[in-house]
Amino acid sequence: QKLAENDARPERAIQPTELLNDTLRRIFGCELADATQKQVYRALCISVRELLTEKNRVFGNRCTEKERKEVYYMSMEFLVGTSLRNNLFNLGLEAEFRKALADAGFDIDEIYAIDPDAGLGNGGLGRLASCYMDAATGMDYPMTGFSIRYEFGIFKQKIVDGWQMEFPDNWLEMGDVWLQAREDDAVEVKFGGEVREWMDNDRFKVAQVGYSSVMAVPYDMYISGYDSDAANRLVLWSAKLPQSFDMAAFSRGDYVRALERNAMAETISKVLYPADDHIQGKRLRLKQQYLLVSASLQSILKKHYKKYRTYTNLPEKVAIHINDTHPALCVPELMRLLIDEHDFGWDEAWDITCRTLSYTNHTVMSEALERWNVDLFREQLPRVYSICQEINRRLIEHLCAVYPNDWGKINYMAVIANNEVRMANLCLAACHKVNGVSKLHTDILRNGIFRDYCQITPERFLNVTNGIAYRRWLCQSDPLLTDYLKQLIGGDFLRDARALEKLLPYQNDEKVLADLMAIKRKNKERLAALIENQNGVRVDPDSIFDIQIKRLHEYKRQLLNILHVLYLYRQIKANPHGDFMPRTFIFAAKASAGYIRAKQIISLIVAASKLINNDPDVNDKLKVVFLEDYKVSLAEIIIPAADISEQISIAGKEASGTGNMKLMINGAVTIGTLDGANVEIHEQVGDENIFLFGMKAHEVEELWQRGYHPTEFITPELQAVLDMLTSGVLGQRFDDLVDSLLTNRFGTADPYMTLADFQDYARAQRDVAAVYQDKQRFARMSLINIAKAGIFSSDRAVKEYADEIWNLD
Ligand code: DL6
Repeated sequence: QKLAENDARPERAIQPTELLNDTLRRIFGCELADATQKQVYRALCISVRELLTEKNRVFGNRCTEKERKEVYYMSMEFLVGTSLRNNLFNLGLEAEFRKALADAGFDIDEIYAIDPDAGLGNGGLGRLASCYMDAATGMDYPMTGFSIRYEFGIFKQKIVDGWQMEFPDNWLEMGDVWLQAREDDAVEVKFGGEVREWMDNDRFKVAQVGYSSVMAVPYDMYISGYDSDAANRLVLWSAKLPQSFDMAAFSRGDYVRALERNAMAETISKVLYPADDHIQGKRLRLKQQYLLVSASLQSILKKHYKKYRTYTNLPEKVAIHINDTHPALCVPELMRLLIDEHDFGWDEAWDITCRTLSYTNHTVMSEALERWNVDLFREQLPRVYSICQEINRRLIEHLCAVYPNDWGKINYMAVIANNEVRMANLCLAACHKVNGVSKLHTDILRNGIFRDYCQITPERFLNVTNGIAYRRWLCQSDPLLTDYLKQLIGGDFLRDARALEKLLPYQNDEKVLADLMAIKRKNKERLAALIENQNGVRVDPDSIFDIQIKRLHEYKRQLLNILHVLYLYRQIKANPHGDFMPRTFIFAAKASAGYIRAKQIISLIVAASKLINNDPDVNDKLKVVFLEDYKVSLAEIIIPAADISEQISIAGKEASGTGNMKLMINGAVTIGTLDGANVEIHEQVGDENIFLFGMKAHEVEELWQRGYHPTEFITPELQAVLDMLTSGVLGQRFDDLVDSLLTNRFGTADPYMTLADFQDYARAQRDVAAVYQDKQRFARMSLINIAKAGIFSSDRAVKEYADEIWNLD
């Protein structure tokens, strides 16, 4: 691990040994010489946290002095991953602490291994939020993230008898070390009750009465930025009861009842909903969303008033970003606070609200566009509901003028309709900017699902293609490649990812291509060791490492991948001595707990891996691996080892993807459809350096219109693969999966057109094998992918948000 040499400019005047000894003495009453590894871990984290606390204080004061505009990023998810290594790297202290610890007999890599993943998110959306916090901090933007301090993050996944099981992720056991509670800044959040209206000296007054309160306590997690003077905060809210518990009931001996109310309140921040692209309208989730929104807005307004003594300049000094519809309650809650608590009239409050809020859409999947049942919504949030009604009334009035008598359109655009409150429409009605996350996705928003809104105010709609914190995903997770690049093209790319293009002149340099392959081989060896350790399967680092890592969802089509693996298996069985490029297919994915079809696909992958890995006929040619418990820290080991990046969603459904970018910057070549940001990856690398296949988004649409009949796409070879699923040869039968592809029993047969794209996918996979035979050619493709990946940096993306949406200076 030569991570140390990539450090940022080191913090001045830090003496690692003294700092650690000082913290150890204060917290544990010992020094390095007699501390345990866990004590050292905690002391190191606390030392780093304290450095960041001070940095944040100084940075905050500077921003206040200069009256800088601040951005608040509201997100139900932040997939932070581990923090220790990232913070040391960003602070430029990795080398010094590595050495100080080594001198004291500790291996910093073992200490990093103690640091738990803060898994406060499901997948792409949450990880993006964390990448943006890192990038904004590195660029000295004052940005605060707001989310929930889930006691249990995304579940731990284990495969038991071929089936995904979920286990609680008690990340706070060790991860609490990164959090700083601020009990004094707790705020009250009100649920239930009813709305009361009255006149007070000619003024119309309204309030929520008979409610029950929960206290939201903020916990700060400090966020560092690479080589930056800034440190920002991710504020995580935790719910608790206003009083600790019902002492009267306790005194009467009614212990259970005394603690019951506590437990009810604390349930709100207990666990992250493990759904991704499939949101169910559950009461507890609505409460989580309101807790986040209400507590955050109250604290933002309080801070703002303290600074400026007015709220009227809120849009000039504050930008509040709604990350997907989950925090969409920001719209009515900001209205409520301005009107009920700060005496604004409707029109002025609406003007401030609209100019302050902006919204990113992250999915076109209809099941992820949140809608709440009106009765549930009104019961939990009566005052917020009455504000939504008024927003809706005024909206409909306006729409009637714009689209007279077009009731279909007006109904589609309404905030409340068909007994539901629609969160996307709430954002569309209010936010001054709305963005998609890749060019294709934004086109689909503009011309598809948000077309009617876009027609009225096209200037509000824009694209910001996603980006990744490449210093984590390249510099920290692939130190070998990073060091090599530094020697070859200099270290400019550590500041500016576009400098990776300096690699391009080396695309025909045999030595450089050979070096890159040697680095890849080392990373593959590291992953092979992990696979052997975790799965007991030996894989060949000289085989093609073909990798699909992402949430398990039908539209992402892991099923297409595994059907093709079985197709290859049959080819090898039919011709065991044929010329076949050895391949290792690696999967890692969590399925949402209640998503049975997704779990069945995992079972199929696991069953296929058992059959194939234990078949001596194919052993040296084909391996399949399913790695359990996919998370940020596992991704950091898998990604540098990838040759091929599987991005094979049905065109038009993946909003962007960010795994595609992480794999690309580590030199993996994409096999993919023209979906999400794959389109822009293709623009960057050209036809020669990507393996494209499948229908384009408009062709998918046209086929739907014509009528899709999956059976028309089944060749005898594909039929034979499907027969494997129902014959029992895999140790169990997967009739449901085959049914879902062939019959309308589950709604539409093959709704993600797996069979329609199968033949072209198989063709693209043949191209992969053929190209890989020519090692130099493949290495050149890999080099070009690395060189052209700079545009997908989160620095670029955050700058676009700052310039075009948040108007930060
Ligand atoms: O924008 C981040 C990420 C995209 O890269 C993925 O394409 C998209 O699927 C994901 N969307 C969600 C929406 N989820 N919910 N709920 O995670 O966002």
